Order: sequence, then structure tokens, then C-alpha cells
Amino acid sequence: MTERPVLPPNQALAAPGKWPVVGEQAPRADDAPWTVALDGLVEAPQRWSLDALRALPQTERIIDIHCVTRWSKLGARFEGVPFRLLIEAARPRPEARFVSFVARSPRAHSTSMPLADLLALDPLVAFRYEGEELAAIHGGPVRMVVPGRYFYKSLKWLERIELLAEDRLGYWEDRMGYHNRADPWAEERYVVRHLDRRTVMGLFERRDLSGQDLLGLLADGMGLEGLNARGALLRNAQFRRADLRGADFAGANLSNAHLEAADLRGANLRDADAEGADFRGADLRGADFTGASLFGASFCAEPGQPAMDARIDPSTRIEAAQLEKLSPAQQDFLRRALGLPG
Ligand SMILES: Nc1nc2c(c(=O)[nH]1)N[C@H]1C(S)=C(S)[C@@H](COP(=O)(O)O)O[C@H]1N2
Ligand SMILES: [Mo]
Repeated sequence: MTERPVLPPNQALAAPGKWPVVGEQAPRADDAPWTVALDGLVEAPQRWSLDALRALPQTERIIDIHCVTRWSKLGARFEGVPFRLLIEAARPRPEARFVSFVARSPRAHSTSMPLADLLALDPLVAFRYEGEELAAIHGGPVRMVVPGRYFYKSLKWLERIELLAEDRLGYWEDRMGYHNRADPWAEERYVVRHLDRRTVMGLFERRDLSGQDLLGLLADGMGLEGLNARGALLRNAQFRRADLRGADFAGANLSNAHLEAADLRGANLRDADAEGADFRGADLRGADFTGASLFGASFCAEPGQPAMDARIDPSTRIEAAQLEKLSPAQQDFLRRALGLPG
């Protein structure tokens, strides 16, 4: 049996007694009393004043902090209300699968996680750190502290907890290329594994991936309307449910990419290599596949699989000759959807 190392891969200890500040520096200036709401897909929506929240049963917990920028701080002592007690009070509906945390901050900063992961990790709605009230710069009067995830999943200045059926990516995850799972032990830092933070953030801020080698990119659910990915190497990329309206993938390598349920309306896929790519459930109206290579690509379920048809109509541009590379079920589906003779 091998013992787990103390630090996750490629992390280093912060200087003793030091706690770096990352992200926003202060909550939103607002005269209204601070409340924390828990709503969305729950039977009993809640809204606590800070006093009411503090009056709930509190516990102390020792938590290791791992920042995605590679510093860690072990054994930090927090006090607060277990997140699970708030969830129990609100009684989630069965369809509630994701939780969005929103901050009382200038940009209404947010982050999200699956509800099941949160319940398993047992985070704290924290008021105190090492026996003192949390400093405002570190999220006081109240922040999330989620163990077992990079620290960007721990929202400062908690104001709203919303339960959702589908994930709503947070600020860093949606716009800056941060990984949506954020497990430090699996080193899930950025959606592109082999690039550094500044490079990844720059690519996503400018929505310009053109010509980049982004093998295995993880962009499920991301808002990437108008993305420029001309000529990008996107083998095995994951774009499930992503907003890719008007995206430009001309000449890109999308082989074996996952684009299930993505919104690709008006996207340009001319001359792309889309062999083995999965477009099931994607919206492909107005998308242009002229010249793209589609060997083994899927647009609908194969016989025996649950239905998951792409949205295709005569505005989708696929040439009859391209269909020959597809399985019989795919060919039948596309001929019908495109209005081509059978
Ligand atoms: N409201 C809010 N919460 C936030 C952020 C932020 O910018 N705004 N940054 C996140 C990030 S990226 C990190 S690493 C931690 C940093 O917390 P700290 O400044 O207390 O170290 O807060 C997270 N929570
Ligand atoms: Mo961070």
C-alpha cells in the first residue's frame, strides 16, 4: 500500500503563517442587510440573516487549502455551519443536481459544483478562521470552504445558493479556462492540461484558439459563442452542451471530439476533420460541414441506444457524398433530416 503524499501534485507550501489573497479583494458596497438565500429547485426556499445563520449549529473543521496557482496551506482551522444543514432545511427536489454559489461582490462572482460532490465533501459555511472572525479580504463575514477541491470552488462573501437541474458554470470556469471539477489530487487545474494559466486564460478571454494544439480540451458547458478555432488541434476535445453558436472550426481537427447537445447553430466546420466526432443532440441548424471528413461521426443514436437526435434541417450543409463514410443508421437519419433523396 502506498501512502498518499501530503501535497497534491505540483503544489508547494505557502510561507508559514501566510495566506495569499486571490481574486476579488472586497465584497460589494451595499447598505442592505446581509442575507444568505438558498433557493432554486427546493421545497422550502430559505433566507437567513447573518445572525440567523450564525445561530445554526456550528462545528470546527481542519481543512487543507490548495490554490490552483500552486500554493497550499495545510491544517487551516475554520468554524461555521455545515453546508449540509442548510441543504436539509431547504429540502432539494429530486431534479436538483447542481449548486451555484453567488457572491455579494462587485461582479456577482460565482462558482458551481454537483450537489452529490458537495454532500460527499461536506463543506463549511465558514465565519471564523483560527479562532477569529474571517477577515473581509478572505471572504468575511461568511464564505464557503470546500475541502478536496482547488480553492476557487470556495466562494468568498456568500449571498446566494441556488439549486439547479443543469450546471451553470462559474466565473473562472466559464470564462477563464479553469477546470470544472477542480480535484487537486487529479491535478484538474485548467481545461488545457499542458498549458500554463496565463496562456489558457488569454485563449479563453479572447475566445481565440486558432492554430493551437489543445488535445483533450475540457470545455463542457462553456459559453464560447463566436469562438475562433480555425485550424486548432482539438482531438478528443469535450464540448458537451457548450454554446458554440457561430464558432469557426474551419480546418480544425475535431476527431473523436465530444459535441453532444452543443449549440453549433451557424458554426463553420468546413474542411474540418470530424472523424469519430459525436454530434448527437447538438443543434446543427445553419452549420456548414462542406468538405469535412465525417468517417465514424454520429448525429443520432445507433439502434438500441436511447434517442438523441441532432437538430438538422435543410439549412445544415452536408453534401450527399460525405454521407458515405457514415453508418447506415446515421445515413438514414441525415438523409431524412436534410431532405435528401433516400
Ligand atoms: N467572491 C469571490 N470568491 C472567490 C474568488 C473571487 O474572486 N471572488 N476567488 C476564488 C479563488 S480563485 C480563490 S483561489 C479563493 C481565494 O481565497 P483567498 O483570497 O481567501 O485566499 O477564493 C475564491 N473565491
Ligand atoms: Mo484561485
